[in-house]
Amino acid sequence: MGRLDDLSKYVSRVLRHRPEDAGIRLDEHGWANVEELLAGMNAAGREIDRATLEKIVRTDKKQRYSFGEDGTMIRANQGHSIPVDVELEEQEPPEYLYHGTALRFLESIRQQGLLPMGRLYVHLSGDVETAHAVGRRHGRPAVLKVHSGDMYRDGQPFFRSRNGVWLAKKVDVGYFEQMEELDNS
Ligand code: HQG
Repeated sequence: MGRLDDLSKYVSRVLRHRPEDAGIRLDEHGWANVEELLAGMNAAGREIDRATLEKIVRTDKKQRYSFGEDGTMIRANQGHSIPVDVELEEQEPPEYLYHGTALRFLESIRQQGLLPMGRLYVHLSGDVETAHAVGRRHGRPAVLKVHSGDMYRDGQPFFRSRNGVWLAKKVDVGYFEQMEELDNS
């Protein structure tokens, strides 16, 4: 992994899960002060300057981070485990969304439904390929087709992060089915 990827992973961990690693705090909307983040990372041995951070934000393939309007603050767009309100936009979902997971989680998911586990929301994708890639992060992947339209009509709110990830508080049993296994797994 390249140096930028490495630093990006660290930024992601600090802004979503462990701000204390860089000795900083997030405000209630998940914002970190950029100067404090840079100073904290350098103090933690992760050498980084403003230009490098800007490059990470600009080039990140999943567009995980946003700067505030005046550039003094930064936050992750989604994926948090710590309770911050990143002012997600509530949106009517398409009829179906997809969730990538690992085969070994399916039994538990069939019993409990999809739960946010370590994060604030269940993450859903608009297409099967993305969901498949998300599932692969955990082992042999499985993709669930989620009946988001039915959920929405039944009163479940859906949110969309600035970087296009669909989020829901949970997906109850009865609103998803497993898709055929893809062969390129
Ligand atoms: C599973 C990445 C057992 C769930 C991705 C998932 C995504 C259950 C795992 C974002 C369960 C949690 C989030 C239940 C759910 N029993 N297991 N009842 N309910 N699970 O990493 O969705 O690269 O917290 O299926 O692209 O994999 O980090 O969530 O397998 O958008 O930006 O519990 O993270 O983005 O795993 O990934 P995670 P996720 P980044």
